[in-house]
Amino acid sequence: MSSKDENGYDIIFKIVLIGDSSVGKTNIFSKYLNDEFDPDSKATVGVEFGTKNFKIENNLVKVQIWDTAGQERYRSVTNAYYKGAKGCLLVYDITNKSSFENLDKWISELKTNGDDNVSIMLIGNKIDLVSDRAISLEEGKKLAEFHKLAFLETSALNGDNIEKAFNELISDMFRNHNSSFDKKDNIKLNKAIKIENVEEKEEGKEGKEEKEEKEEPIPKKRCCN
Ligand SMILES: Nc1nc2c(ncn2[C@@H]2O[C@H](COP(=O)(O)OP(=O)(O)OP(=O)(O)O)[C@@H](O)[C@H]2O)c(=O)[nH]1
Ligand SMILES: [Mg+2]
Repeated sequence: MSSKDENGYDIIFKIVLIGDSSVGKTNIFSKYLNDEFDPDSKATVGVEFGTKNFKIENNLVKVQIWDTAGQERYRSVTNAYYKGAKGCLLVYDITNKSSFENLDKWISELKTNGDDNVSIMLIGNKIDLVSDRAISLEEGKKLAEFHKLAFLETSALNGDNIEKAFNELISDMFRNHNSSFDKKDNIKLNKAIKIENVEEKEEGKEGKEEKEEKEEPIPKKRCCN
């Protein structure tokens, strides 16, 4: 296992959220990090990120989660956004067929710009909107199997499967990091890995993001219009 950095972390993981505009990326991000949901959230402009710390099998792990605009015109930092990411939540909206049809485009963008061996989880979001469903659970599963991706349906509104999605993705990233895992078989999330939350006591939400900006030269909160 790698030695600790100057802040005491054994591992730093970067996760990116991608998918069409309005599929719910920012709300998944804020539900997970701050337990907040905004029914009137505006389209993201540029990039923002937050962090969460974990103890995973005796390693102190910092997870950076990056959220960017689904709208092409606001995404001017594609390469920088994907750089160093070892995990990806690829999100569509189960009520929006075109967000599902555009997944191939997102997968090829990730393959072009991302590292090799990125753990990817496909997310069908907005399952609380039962009567508006346009993409069945089976269609989601089938696409995930075809591309060898892990898959879950979520609701950022009521929190269904949000924590589970991140936990499974982080477990898979941890397995890949340790290389004790067949890297071609991205779908296998079977071996249980214990992930414990670690509080960052001295920092508030804003403090965390300011500190991250100093550590990471490329992204700035809402940096790139
Ligand atoms: N009912 C429901 N609405 C959701 C859910 N997730 C997001 N929304 C709503 O969908 C809209 C778009 O959500 P965002 O999180 O801003 O979407 P986004 O993917 O970040 O969009 P961009 O920033 O433009 O790429 C907002 O009105 C949210 O409140 C969900 O799980 N259920
Ligand atoms: Mg957004």
